[in-house]
This record gives sequence, C-alpha cells and structure tokens, in this order.
Amino acid sequence: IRLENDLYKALDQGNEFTLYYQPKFDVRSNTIIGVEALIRWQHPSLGLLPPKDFIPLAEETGLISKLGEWVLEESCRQMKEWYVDGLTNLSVSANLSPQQFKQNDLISIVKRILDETGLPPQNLELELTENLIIHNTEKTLSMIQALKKLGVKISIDDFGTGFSSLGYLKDFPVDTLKIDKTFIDDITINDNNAAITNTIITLARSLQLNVIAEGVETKEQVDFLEHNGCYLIQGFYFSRPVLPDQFVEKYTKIS
Ligand code: G
Ligand code: G
Ligand code: NA
Ligand code: MN
Repeated sequence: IRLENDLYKALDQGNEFTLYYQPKFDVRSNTIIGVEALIRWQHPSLGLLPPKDFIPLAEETGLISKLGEWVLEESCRQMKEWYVDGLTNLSVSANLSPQQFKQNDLISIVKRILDETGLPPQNLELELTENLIIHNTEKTLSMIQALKKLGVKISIDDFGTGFSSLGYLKDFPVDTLKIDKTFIDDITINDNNAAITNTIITLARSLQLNVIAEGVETKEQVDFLEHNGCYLIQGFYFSRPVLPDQFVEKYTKIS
C-alpha cells in the first residue's frame, strides 16, 4: 500500500523516474542500430528500483497507463534530440505492457507524442510480449495494424517464452523477433537452447523479419549467433543500459 501511494505521488510530481538506454548492435557493420529504453525509479528512501519492483504494481493498480505514457514521451523526446544531433538511423524502443494494449486511446497517445516531439515514426519501435497477443487476438491485431499505419516498428520481446502459437506471425505485421535471454544464456553448452535459437533465426528469415538476440554476455555467444545468421545483438557484452550522457559519451563520437 505504501509503495502504491509513493508510485501515485511520483507519477503526479514526476521527476523520480529515469530511462536508461541499452544499445543494440549490428555485428556486420559494427554500428549501433538503436537503443531500448528501460525504466528505473529513483525512490526517495528505497533507492534506485528496477522495473520488476514496480511495473507489476503499476499494472495491478492501473497506474501503468500514465507511467507508460511518460516512458513514450521521454523516450521519443530523447530520441528526437539524438536525431537532431545526427543520429538519424537509430531507433528507440519502448516496452509496452499488456495493460497499455487494452487502452483504447493507445493509438492517439502514440500519435500525439510523435507529433509533439517531431520524432519520425520509423525511429520509434514498440516492444510487445508474445503473451499479449494470445489473450486478445482481434483487438491486438487491429491495434498493431493501427500502429503500423502510423509508421512505427513493432518487435516481439522475449520471443519463444510465451504460450502462443506461431500462427499469429503470419497475420501480425511485426518487424522483429527478440530471442529471449533464457535461450541465449547457455547457447554454447546446451544443445536444446542452441536448436531453439537456430529455429527462431530460421523462422525470422523465412518470414522476412529481423531477429535480435538479447542478454548476450560473451564473445562465444556473439560468435555462435553470427555464425548462425543472427547479426543483431543486445547485451552486457556490448553495453549495459546507460544514462543518456554516458550513451553520447561512449558511442555517438564513433558512429
Ligand atoms: O533491465 P531491466 O531490469 O530494465 O528490465 C526488466 C524488465 O522490465 C524487462 O522485462 C523490461 O521489458 C521491463 N521494462 C523495462 N522498462 C519498462 C517500461 O518502461 N515499461 C514496461 N512495461 N516494462 C519495462
Ligand atoms: O524483458 P526485457 O527483454 O525488456 O528485459 C531486458 C532486461 O534484460 C533488462 O533488465 C536489462 O537490463 C537486462 N539485460 C540486458 N542485457 C543483459 C545481459 O547481457 N545480461 C543480463 N543478465 N541482463 C541483461
Ligand atoms: Na524489452
Ligand atoms: Mn526481452
């Protein structure tokens, strides 16, 4: 209850949340292709809280719609700043929670934020989880179609972990599959996870989707992925999630 009140207050006053950005790399060109925005809450007494400590609460209480709107506004504002600085090929990804997809005004919110920030739609990517799709297929399909019509990109996060049939992939206009970290973790020692990863890579290629691996921590994992045709990589091996200043410092000077 106390944390719920704090969350409510923080959303009202609104300077306790921070977005970290984790770069995504293309190993072929050795360049950054985008960043994923990951929220943290600088709680006045509990310190810096990771999403797992407050996103579920925000979802239960309905506060997620306001929080999610802030994430979209801030990530698009930041990306537009980088765009103006010349990073026109990067996209920013924001995570959408299933609750946000139930909001009827999601489309108009995204549209308003793109208009207000002036960020080109193709520089915004929305990450959805697979489980969201099975629960409300019709509505989700029309939402995704409307988002695509705005020009934003869609990726399926944690791909392979949901309890979803693959059938939806042929109907849903998604751009990218993100191979979940749990498959990547022991990819070089567990034959099953290696097989699943390769199957996802092949599936993406046959459906002409992009595929990115997340949670990549070692050179061996990078080599495995590259060898098997997955060239987009996100993970601690290249970079942890960092603050905007650190991102500019570390990366924009070289790209
Ligand atoms: O680094 P990490 O602890 O940031 O993220 C943990 C989980 O929290 C991931 O599943 C990520 O998708 C989720 N997450 C991070 N930022 C956001 C956000 O802004 N909105 C939602 N809904 N989930 C987020
Ligand atoms: O569910 P989602 O894919 O959005 O979660 C991203 C989460 O994974 C964030 O908590 C992020 O900090 C974390 N993360 C990103 N790269 C790595 C990595 O290489 N290793 C580990 N352990 N976590 C990672
Ligand atoms: Na994500
Ligand atoms: Mn994920």
